[in-house]
Amino acid sequence: MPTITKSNIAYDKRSLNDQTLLKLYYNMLKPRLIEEKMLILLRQGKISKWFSGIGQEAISVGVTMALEPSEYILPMHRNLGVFTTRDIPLHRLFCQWQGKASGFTKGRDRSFHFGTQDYNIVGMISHLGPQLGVADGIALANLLKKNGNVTAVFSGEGGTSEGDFHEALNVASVWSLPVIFCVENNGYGLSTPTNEQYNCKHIADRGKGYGIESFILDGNNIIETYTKVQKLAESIRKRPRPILIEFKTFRRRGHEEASGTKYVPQDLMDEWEAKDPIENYRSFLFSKKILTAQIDETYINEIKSEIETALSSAYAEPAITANESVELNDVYKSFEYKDFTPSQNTKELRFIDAISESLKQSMQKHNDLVIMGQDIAEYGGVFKITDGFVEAFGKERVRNTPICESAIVETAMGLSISGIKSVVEMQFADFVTSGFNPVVNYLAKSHYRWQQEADVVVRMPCGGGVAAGPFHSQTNEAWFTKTPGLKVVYPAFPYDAKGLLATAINDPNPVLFFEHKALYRSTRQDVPTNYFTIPFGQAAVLQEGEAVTIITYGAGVHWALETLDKNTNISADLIDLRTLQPLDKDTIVNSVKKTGRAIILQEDSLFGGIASDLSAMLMEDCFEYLDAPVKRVASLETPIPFIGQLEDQYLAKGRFESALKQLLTY
Ligand SMILES: Cc1ncc(C[n+]2csc(CCOP(=O)(O)OP(=O)(O)O)c2C)c(N)n1
Ligand SMILES: [Mg+2]
Repeated sequence: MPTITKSNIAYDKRSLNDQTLLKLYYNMLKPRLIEEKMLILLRQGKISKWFSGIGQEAISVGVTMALEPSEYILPMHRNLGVFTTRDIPLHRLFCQWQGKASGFTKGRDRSFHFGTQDYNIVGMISHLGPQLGVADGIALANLLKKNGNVTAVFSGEGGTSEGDFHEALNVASVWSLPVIFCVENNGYGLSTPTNEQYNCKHIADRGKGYGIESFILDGNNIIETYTKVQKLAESIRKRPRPILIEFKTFRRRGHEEASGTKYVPQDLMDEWEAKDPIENYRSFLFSKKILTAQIDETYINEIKSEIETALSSAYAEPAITANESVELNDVYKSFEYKDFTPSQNTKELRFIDAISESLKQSMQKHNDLVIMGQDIAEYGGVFKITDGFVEAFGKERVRNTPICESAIVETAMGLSISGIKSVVEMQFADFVTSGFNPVVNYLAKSHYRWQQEADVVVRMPCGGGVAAGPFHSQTNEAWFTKTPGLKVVYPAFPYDAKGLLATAINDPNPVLFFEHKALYRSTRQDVPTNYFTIPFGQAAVLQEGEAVTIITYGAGVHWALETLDKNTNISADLIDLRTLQPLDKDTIVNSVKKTGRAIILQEDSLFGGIASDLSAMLMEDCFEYLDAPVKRVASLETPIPFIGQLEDQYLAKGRFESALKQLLTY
């Protein structure tokens, strides 16, 4: 019998039939019973951490039941009901929480931090907010595919304070993306009460500021949640647009079990316990004679037995054994490089034209490839690389974005989840900082975590020598080469830029593609006119010699060439790395073994750059072959100054020649 004998929640069953009403009940009961079991296991020390959604089940279940199974849902840490309502076998869920092989992340990530294409669920990363922008990407894919699908994404009220929330809602609104933003306002974000989190009356009020319809629902009323979301979803399927829903609810347990609830006033706890979404609904169903004690017992027994069976099978599954090569192999999605050979026909192109041409040919080759960036459509981008693209490919595929680097990188991730490739143009590489989190945490780690590729290229106009000051001149490749999961490409010539960009777009992994601005209009080369590719991980040996190995990339290649042109007596191997990740270690090591001397030239400031790692690598692998210490030449340890004489002093270029000569006389 229900513990709450008279419902404290006003239910209106409308036209819902008994079967649906019971299904809503069953689907709420299941996560509740799983949680109750988990709390016991936690006390027994059998699981390590638990984020409870007790008291919030009506939201997860109502939203999930309102959507079609083919429609993506992006849940958070309190949405167990999303996973169970999508009928994920409990064995798999328990294995996930225990870090077993039958889970979803092979022991690589915990709790609800996983996605699964089998159930159209995309789980969170710890940073909360990025979920929202990823939902934009999935919704954009649905819009482009015209399949009428809706996407639902969750956030707590705490998560709405993150910039990602603002960016995601703004993009969704500007692009009319069919996404339902579900904010579960449960009173607290860890220990922080709502009045310290935001200063408007309702989170839903924010909808107006973004030009989005918004609604406030009683998140503990399953019928209201289900019927309203269902109605909204139907409407969005017909007329794509974003909608913001604030569900009023309460977090009845600690942020996670170990952190307690001391800071929560008891009267609030009591008030919300009386509004328990399951107990009240049970009482309502009893009062309408839809649920009987017998059916209730059958449900409870059925679920409990499913839990016990799945728990024992999960416990019986052997623990994962650590295997280094398995781990390393899963960081990147395997990619079978397909060689498209360059034609005999060539045309002299500037670096910038080569990139533009490559991008255009890739847009033709991949007819759903989307490019996104600020001012890239009619305006053609600040460097005019996408000039004429809107006319050729249309506004759907050539997308001007608001100024929101995070949301756009997240959108690109969402497109990839939906099988669509994209290229994101950073207006300047410096601005990637505003989208740094999704690059290094979402794109980079996705394949390793749950085998979901991030098929995204981020174009990075970078570099100094253009009198542009500290925020339009950086070459920030080292921020990314140190992050497993990303590929980093840095061409120095138009030919390479064209072929490597084509490969970057074909490669299903996230690629940071650096384009040196000073080379854009200063470097010319005969470039094959056709679509062709160049494999990653193959350095180019531009000159061969005996006395020294010069290793560099990007603008450094041209500085080294100038120096060698001036000093024809120096017999050097000149290696242009072309790609930094993957790195062509063999070419470097073999050359240094031959010459016995190595100098590494990098445009970035010295400490923590590529040169340092290459130097360490050479010390380890070539020590016996070296006739002199490996020399690093880099820019000054200052931000990049604006005015010419300061910038010249800053850049490594001015120090290279003397350092090279010194090394040769060591
Ligand atoms: C970027 C970031 N900052 C801080 C945290 C730590 N953290 C995890 S959950 C959480 C509270 C989230 O509150 P809310 O969004 O209201 O969700 P709730 O836990 O209440 O469901 C905090 C502070 C984090 N995971 N990521
Ligand atoms: Mg909260």
